[in-house]
Parts: sequence; structure tokens; C-alpha cells
Amino acid sequence: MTSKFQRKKPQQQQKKQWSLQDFEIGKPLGKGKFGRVYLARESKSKYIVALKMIFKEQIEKYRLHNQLRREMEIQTSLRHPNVLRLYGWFHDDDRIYLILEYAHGGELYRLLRKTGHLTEKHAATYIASIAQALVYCHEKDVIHRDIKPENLLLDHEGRLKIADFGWSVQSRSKRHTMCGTLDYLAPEMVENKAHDYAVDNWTLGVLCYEFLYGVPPFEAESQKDTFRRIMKVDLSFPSTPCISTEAKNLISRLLVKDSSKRLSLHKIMEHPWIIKNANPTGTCSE
Ligand code: AK5
Repeated sequence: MTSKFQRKKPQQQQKKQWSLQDFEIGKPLGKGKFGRVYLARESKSKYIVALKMIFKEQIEKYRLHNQLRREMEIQTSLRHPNVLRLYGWFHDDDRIYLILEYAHGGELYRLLRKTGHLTEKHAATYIASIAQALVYCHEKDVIHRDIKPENLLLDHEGRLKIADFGWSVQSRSKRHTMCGTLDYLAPEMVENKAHDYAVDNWTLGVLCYEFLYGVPPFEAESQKDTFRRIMKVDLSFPSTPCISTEAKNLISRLLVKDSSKRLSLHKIMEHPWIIKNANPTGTCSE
């Protein structure tokens, strides 16, 4: 029997229902897909967060309600030092708000564009951080599929955070889906064949190359040419900057057409180049 005085379930009691009134909004941090992100402060605790505002209209237009709901469920459950936290979410009449961890160091992509390329120590630290985050995500059956520099953020200590899981899928089976920028896609995705977790390992190879050389390995004038280069695994290493043989070895063992022959995430973390160069704390300072 339900009475007016019946206690709410403990779960409901614990979960705070946030609203826009709880936050002071600061400067814009960026314009992502489906909305803008602002620096914000929770008024009571003074806790700094990134607040993403998504127009419901957009979500309805692309019929994404179900994906968004599923995303939020997966996202709020993920807890890893190299995965940006989603603390919670709420909505009003026309917008959905995501309460995200604020990454003070901003986008890794900006750092890469500013410096041209990274040192082997930084690159190895970031690759190891992403590999660790992916091991965690794969254990939770989350395939990211959209790891590119734009989706990688840095916190105040230079620790890498995978930021945007806007298109990740939770799945035990192989998937047939086409999405993302061609440059980072594995052959089986370009071809729209069934693919699985091994796509993330390919992407790690592409990222490692881009961190060290400043450009992705299969870059070309047209999409068609990039497609061709990916399918042929047309990989070459420029003579400048001078990169260690071990780094090239790791890249060559990730950019392998047969997905079952790519180095596993655990083997990446044990690779001599990673052991030699990666900072075990995951932090990067100058
Ligand atoms: C949207 C529509 C439909 C899914 C989604 C989910 C999780 O991070 C998302 C979604 C993010 C987005 C913090 C900074 C930023 C910056 C972001 C915001 C990153 Br710059 N300095 N500190 N954040 S940028 O948007 N992340 C997310 C866990 O939109 N999902 C289906």
C-alpha cells in the first residue's frame, strides 16, 4: 500500500536532482557535436565542472533519445583516471545538461598543433594511458570507436582523459556501423565489414604515429586516396623527426590489416618502447 508518508527508495534519496539553478556558468570551453560546453561551478560546493548543454530539438531531429539514454547509463558508471567522468545529467524543457569533469589542460589536439609533434616520453605516456583506459572500457563491453586527438583532453597535471563517448557502443557482438573521420578508421571499418574491439588497437597505432610525426599516417588529398592507403596499409616513416626503432616497431605491430594479428592492449603496455618511455603515473609535465 502506498501512503503519503511512505519513504522513498534509498536510491532515489541519495541521487540529487540537479538543475541549472545549482550552477554558476562561466566561459565557453568549446562547441561539440550537439551542443556547447561551459566552465561551471556548483554554487554550494564551489566544485568546478564542465557543463554540456544539448538541445533536445537536435536529439529529436536525429532520433537519438535511446542512444543518449543508453550513453548516459554507461557513462555515469565508468570510473577510470584516464576516462573523463560524467557526474550526472538533468534536463529542462528544451535542453539536456551533462555534468562533466573539467579538464584544465584542454585539448591534446591543441598541444599537438602548437608543438607540431610530441616527445617520445609524452607520446608513450599518452599511448599507455589510452591503452589502460581501453582495457577498462573493453572489460565493461564499451567500444569507443572515436578516439582521435580532438576527443582527448588533459587535466591540470597533464594526465590524459578520453573525453567523448558520444558514439561508443556497448556490445558483445561484432558491429556493422560506419562513422567517424576516415583517417583514424581501421580497414574493416572503412570497408564496413563486421568489426570488434581490435578497431581501437588500430586507432592507437594511428595516434602513436600522429603524436610522433604530427600527421596521421594515411593522410591524403582526398577521402578516396586515404581509403586506398588504409586498405593497402600504405605505411612509411619520414626521416625527420628522428624516431626510435622501438616506436616504429610498435606502430607497425598495430597497423596490421588482419585485426586478429594486431598487438593486444596488454602487449602494448608491455612493449619495450612503452616500458622505456612511459611515465607510470600518467602525468606529463615539461
Ligand atoms: C551526446 C548526444 C547523443 C551521446 C552524447 C558524453 C560523454 O564525456 C555526449 C558526451 C562528453 C560528451 C571538459 C574541458 C570539455 C573540455 C564532452 C566536453 C567533452 Br574542452 N576542458 N573539460 N570537457 S569538452 O562533450 N564529453 C562525454 C565523458 O555528448 N554524448 C549521444
